[in-house]
Formats: sequence, structure tokens, C-alpha cells
Amino acid sequence: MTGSITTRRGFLTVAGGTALTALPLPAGQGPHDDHPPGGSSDGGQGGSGQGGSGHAPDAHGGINGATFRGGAGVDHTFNGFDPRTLLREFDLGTTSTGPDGRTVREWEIVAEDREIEVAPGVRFPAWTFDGRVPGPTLRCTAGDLLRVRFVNRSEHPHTMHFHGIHPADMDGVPMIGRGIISPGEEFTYTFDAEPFGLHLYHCHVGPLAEHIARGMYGTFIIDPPGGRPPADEMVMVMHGYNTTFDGEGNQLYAVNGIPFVYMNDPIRVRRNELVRIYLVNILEYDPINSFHLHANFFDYYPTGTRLESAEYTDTVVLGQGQRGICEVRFPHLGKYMFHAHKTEFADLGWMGLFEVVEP
Ligand SMILES: [Cu+2]
Repeated sequence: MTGSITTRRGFLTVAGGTALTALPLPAGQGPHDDHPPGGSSDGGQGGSGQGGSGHAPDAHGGINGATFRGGAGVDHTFNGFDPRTLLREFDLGTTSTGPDGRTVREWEIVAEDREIEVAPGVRFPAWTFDGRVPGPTLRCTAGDLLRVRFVNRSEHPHTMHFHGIHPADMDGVPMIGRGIISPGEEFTYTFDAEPFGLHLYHCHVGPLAEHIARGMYGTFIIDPPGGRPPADEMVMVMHGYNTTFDGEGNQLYAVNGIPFVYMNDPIRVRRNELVRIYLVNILEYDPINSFHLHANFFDYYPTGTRLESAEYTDTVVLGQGQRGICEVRFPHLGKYMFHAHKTEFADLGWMGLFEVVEP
């Protein structure tokens, strides 16, 4: 719908022009508010501020839009997480050996409501796993016995639903097994790690779209026995923020929580070293997402469930819940862009840079 698209594109200019008056949006904001947040003032250059019409051509936001201009970023300390470190963080849990000699791997994950700064001056009332968006990257090896103690300190009911193979009562959906975990309650999901591959977890309480859009998702890696070849490994979770809560697309797009963060601070990789990207799409309210790498090609392993590359490409397209492993080496020094090959998403935050340096 033209109106919502205009509103989306005008958002960053409007938000940037009004700074903190642009928000925050109260958690209970109605789902049918058609106005961009903060649309009540002069709105900065190009933005009419009301109704999303009449934007000048330079009102598209993006890395050079008002909000992010000059490399402006968010307060990672306020947020309590930083996409630049989150990129290479893998949570292996705590391990012990079971009576049958198997590795038992345990985590405690806490659901909590937290306001986070998702663009300079733009705060979003997130629902989180462990206070961050995305949640921690949980990593194990095929055959491990997993115990995930889930504690709900949010004001809303949630679950943890893992992708993988497990019994019905460990599936983390309403009305099956323990079902919904109410505020103040907890539950331990116990299941075997299978199959090896790149998976994800997310809340599965309705309205499901809102629980996901609020930030309740994370990456779940099951390594194959013996692991994969050594590499510089990183996780990229692709998602968005529907800051108007109208359920029509998103006003911001990102990997790993904050739009444009890897544009302002490129991901440094070493020339000719194998880079492995665990790429997950959990974007809500838009039917597809994509990943495109400039000036290079990568091997692609859909869902990571086979050890042979299925494709050699520079672009992959993913629906919600789809994920795959990208393996690439950079033969040349310099900066190389990566972004959604859906240019509107790229303009609204889903783009970044690799910076290739000498080993
Ligand atoms: Cu939830």
C-alpha cells in the first residue's frame, strides 16, 4: 500500500529531525497508528511529519539520512548489547558428562522486557531473550543432551520454540506439553541435539507475529560430529523493527539488532582466510529477505544440514525461518559491501561492510 511505504521511507528523516520527541513509543501503542513516530513537529528536512505524504526525494533516510548522518549510532551501553561483539559470540552453555557418557549441555535463558535504542534517538519496547536482540547464539554438538532452563521475567507469556527434532512436549508451543510459560514461571526444555545444522529458536505465543517482531528470537547451531573446518565464524540474524506497530512492513531493518552498525564500523576479516557466516532470517511482516555480497562469491549450505556446498553464488533469498551457512574467502584488500538485495531494506538499515586486511 502506497501510504505505508511512504510512511516507512519517511520515517528515518522524521525521527532524526525530532530527536527524542520521535519516541519512545509506549508498549501499549495501538496497532493501527498510521503515523510515523514523532510526526507532530517540523520533522527535519524533507519530512512532512504528518500522514507520510509530500516527502522530498531526499527523505529516504538510509546511512546518509537525517537519523544516521555522520556516522551517528546508538548507545550500546544503554542497550546492554553490542552487535560488534555479538557477531562472533557463541554461547556453549555449561557442560557435564551424563551417566551414559554423553555430553549434557545446559543454559539458563531469561525473558525480559527491555527498551532498546534501535536508531539514534529511537527507542523500541522490545521483548527479549537475555535482554538482547537477537537472543544469545546457542551452540552445541550433534548428540548432546540439551537442557534449557527458561525463566520468564517478562510481563507477557512466552515460550522457547526450537527448530530441530524433538518430542512434542518439548516443542515450546501453546497447549502442548507445558505450553505457555506465564510471567514469573519457568520451564526446562530437555531434548537431544539433532540434526546438525544451523537452526533458530523463537517464542511461539500468539499473536505470534508480535512476539517475534518484538525481538524474541536467536540462533541455534548444532555442529556436526568433528566440527567444520577452522574459520573466522560469525552470526548474522536478519530482522526488522515495526516501530509504528501497524503490522505493515518495518521502519527499520538490521542484522544483529542495530541498523547500519557494520556500515559505521566495518567487520574486519583477513585476506584469504575462510569466513563462515551463519545467516538466519527471522524478519516479520515482510515475506522475504535476502543477502548479497559485493565483489565476491560464497559457497552456500542451506540449513547447514549437509557438508557439501549446494550453491556458489553472491546472493541468497530467504523466507522467514530459513537460514544457511555462507563460506567465503576475500582475495583482495579493501571494503566490500553486503546488504539485502531488496534495496528498500538496505536503505532502512540492512547493509554493512567487510574490511579485508592483511593477515
Ligand atoms: Cu513471546
